[in-house]
Amino acid sequence: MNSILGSGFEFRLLIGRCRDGLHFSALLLVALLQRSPALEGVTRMGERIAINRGVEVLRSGFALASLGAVQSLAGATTFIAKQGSTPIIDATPQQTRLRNPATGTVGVALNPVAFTYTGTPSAPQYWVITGALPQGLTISPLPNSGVVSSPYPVITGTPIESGSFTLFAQAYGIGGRGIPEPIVFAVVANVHSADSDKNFKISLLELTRVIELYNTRNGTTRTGCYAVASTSTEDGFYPDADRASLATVSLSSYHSADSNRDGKVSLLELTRVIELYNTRTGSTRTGAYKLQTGTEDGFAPSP
Ligand SMILES: [Ca+2]
Ligand SMILES: [Ca+2]
Repeated sequence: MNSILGSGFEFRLLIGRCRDGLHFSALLLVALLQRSPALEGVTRMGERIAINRGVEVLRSGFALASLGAVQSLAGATTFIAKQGSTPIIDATPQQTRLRNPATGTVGVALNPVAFTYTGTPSAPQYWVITGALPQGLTISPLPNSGVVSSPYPVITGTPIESGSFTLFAQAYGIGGRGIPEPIVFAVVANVHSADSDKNFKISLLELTRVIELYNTRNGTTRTGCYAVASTSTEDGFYPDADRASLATVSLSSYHSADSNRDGKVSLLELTRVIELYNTRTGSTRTGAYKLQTGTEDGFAPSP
């Protein structure tokens, strides 16, 4: 604690120089805010000092300054989290109006999650972050020893593991500190684009859909061109008969079969899906596959 806060000696000096409890309280608050993260430890120290010195004003100052006290008095302090433009958390100490998990998919860029407080006397100065984030996600600005120096942190990245993860974000500011607010990240495993029913098996029907994309023609020329569907389709794509084979394209997402991400399903790419379709357990074709890093498409047969 000393390395962060400075020595107790300095605080004693500070106390010694301050006869007026109110001034002392303000001075110490300034000192705390400059010194940062372990404000809880500081509060304890402040209380100890206050008790030792009989400066009761200081202790009550801390109690009133804490976000908890402000919350209970005003009821306006609200923890807000959004994923993209969609609110996922909207909670006051009195009422949780909304608390949904942030959602993501392995291998797919996360729709960014931003969080902050509203209704506080001033914006949070920094956040102490604990708990867990899925691998592949990061907080911006990057935490320094678990401390994020921004009122409005944002979480971005591409998760590379599935599961449920809970991060706790505790705000500190001029008004005091909040409670550690949980933000849950629910990351689902990625499935192959061909696997429409998401059962980690490529069925014959699902394979024929990839063959359909492979067979896309522009005039009489087979191109294998596909595009992202704006209406609901079984796999989120559709055969793009308008695009010529040589035309380059940038899609907002690519079919898993399209391992070179050129917006076209080639014969080689089709045969890879057929390989997954042909996965066998003993003599029985199952079409089972699994996630596998380092392969052409991020998947592998799972016999
Ligand atoms: Ca399937
Ligand atoms: Ca391709």
